[in-house]
Amino acid sequence: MGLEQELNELLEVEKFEPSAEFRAGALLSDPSVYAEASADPEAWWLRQATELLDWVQEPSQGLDASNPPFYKWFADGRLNASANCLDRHVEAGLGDRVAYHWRGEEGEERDVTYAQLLADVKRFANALKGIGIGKGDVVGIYLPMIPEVVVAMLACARIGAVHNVVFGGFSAEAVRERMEFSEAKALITVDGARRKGKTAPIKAPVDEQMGDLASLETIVVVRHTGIDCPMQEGRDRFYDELLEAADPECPPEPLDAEDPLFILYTSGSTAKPKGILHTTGGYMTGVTATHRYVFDIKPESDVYWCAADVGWVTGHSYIVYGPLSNGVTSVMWEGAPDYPHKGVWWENVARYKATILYAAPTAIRTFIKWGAEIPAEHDLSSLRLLGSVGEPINPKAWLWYHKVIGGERCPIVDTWWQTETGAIMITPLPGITATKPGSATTPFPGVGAEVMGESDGELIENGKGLLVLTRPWPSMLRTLYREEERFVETYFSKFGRETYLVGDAARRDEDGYFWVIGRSDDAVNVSGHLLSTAEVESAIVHHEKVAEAAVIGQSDEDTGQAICAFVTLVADVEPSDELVEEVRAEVAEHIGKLARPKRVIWADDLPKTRSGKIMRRLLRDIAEGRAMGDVTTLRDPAVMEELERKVAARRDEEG
Ligand code: 6R9
Repeated sequence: MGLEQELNELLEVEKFEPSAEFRAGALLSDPSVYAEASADPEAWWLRQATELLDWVQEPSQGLDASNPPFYKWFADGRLNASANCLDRHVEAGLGDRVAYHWRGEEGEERDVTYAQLLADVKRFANALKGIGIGKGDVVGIYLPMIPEVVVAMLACARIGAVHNVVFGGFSAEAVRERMEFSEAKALITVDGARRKGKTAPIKAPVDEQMGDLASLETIVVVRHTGIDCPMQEGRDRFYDELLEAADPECPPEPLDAEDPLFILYTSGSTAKPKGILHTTGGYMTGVTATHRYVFDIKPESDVYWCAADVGWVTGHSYIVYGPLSNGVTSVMWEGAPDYPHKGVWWENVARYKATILYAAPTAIRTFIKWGAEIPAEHDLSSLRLLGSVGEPINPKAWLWYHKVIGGERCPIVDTWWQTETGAIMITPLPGITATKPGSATTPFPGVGAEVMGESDGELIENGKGLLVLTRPWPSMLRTLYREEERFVETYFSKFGRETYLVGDAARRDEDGYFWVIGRSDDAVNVSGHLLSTAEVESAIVHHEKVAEAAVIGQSDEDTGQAICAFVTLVADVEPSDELVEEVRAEVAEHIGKLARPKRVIWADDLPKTRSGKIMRRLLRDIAEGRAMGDVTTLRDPAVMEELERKVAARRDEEG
């Protein structure tokens, strides 16, 4: 029987129960944990906080809900995140355990132990103090997937500085914007970055953007590729020189549970990204508990690999804070999935005998396209658990992952969560939950999720609506950095101050399982990366020949959604292929290559309401080849007919 046929047969299976063997060895196998948590969520979280973390002063209380939606957790507790990630393991005699098996693009390897990581973090924390960084100061981090990124983050955490990591795939201009919004005092970056055998300068473009930023006092440069980079006297320092000169002793600063740990910018429905703020005690509790129980972590024997980038929240929570807090050994891979060859992920699994792999559906779909023969050339028998995150996973991809990568023996945890939630919210527990391909199943113990009617806010037991979280949870965002009103407006205005509006549409089935459908706001999810349509539009209109642009997300086989831009040119400019490339380059410059539109459609005019608002909803309809919704509010219905013809013509061209 061929693979295709086998997968089709598996499509008939409604539920996948955990095997008796997995259940027998699992940390959690008794479903009573759900009842226990929902009977008293606050007490349950408090127990997680005190059982799983080391506190300088244990919290006496769980939740402070006196001023919704400004919730506090464990407010009288004091702790330090870096001490929980490093010192406690080293003190327990586990200093020689590998924290990261790092592997670079060209096959170089570096095993970094917990003791080594701690030594570097202490020194770098002192170096940060030496350049004037103190508690509450914001430090930008713009680094590739190298161990130094972890050192930089934890050194901030050690002294109470607030890190603001920007994904390496974003442009220098996007970095500048995020440094400006957060008034960062220092930026830690790199000489250059490697991607598929090429080296791109990073420090030079950063300099061009950062020149006149008043708040930025220091730029620290990690020498990674060895390429020449400009250094500005008095402002720029090399990382290795700072480390070398620093005092090796640096006790962790005891912080209040509600002291900020980091800011991470994410796309919203306006062009300005949202600075999600996380605090120390609640975030550490959320990521430690979810990482431990969702991935069934056995720190003595597991080798865990989260194949995300540390620049996204998945990297923060499940490459850095969760795994280190649990004291497990991780794999850290610098490169792309197809360099030096398309089997490199599977080579990594076999090389390090990875037991757990956490990846995004977009990667899985790419591997499906490349063919099952490629993973088949490698020994994947060490794997015992698989995870998925970032976007809905279609059942076919789930089953392929289950069969080809997991050898039908590994439970799959499809984990739904967001930058805002800090930690996994809806997910199977691998020793308890029967999974259904394509469903993230049910809320993690202690989490309250519901689906609500869009217009009336009625609870929907079995059907489609808006996903909401109905109870505060420890790792929730506390605010949008310096935008308190926007925080309340975005998340706590539609259904009141005690109901968190997620921004996703979801369905609940007859078993109460959740099926997340996708965004219900103006965000687009490309390969698991959230982008704002408004942000892409504003990048496109930077082009001098562009008059106006409307951007939408279009379903895409490879990337989940792809960006499609409808663009109006200024008078007397003729569309051309060169202009398409210029528009794409404009987006790469302002945001990053990942945001470049896959399709640019030239429009003589855009569909607008009589009050002048662009009706993206109609553009989405024609882009998906659906019947157009209500057009009665359109100023000029002929505009849509014209665009519909163009979209259809493009579809024919692409076959
Ligand atoms: C962790 C992360 C959040 C958005 C979220 C949703 C989508 C994430 C998902 C999923 C379906 C899953 N999403 N996980 N959709 N199933 N398992 O990705 O954070 O970058 O903030 O994106 O991603 O739409 O709202 P973030």
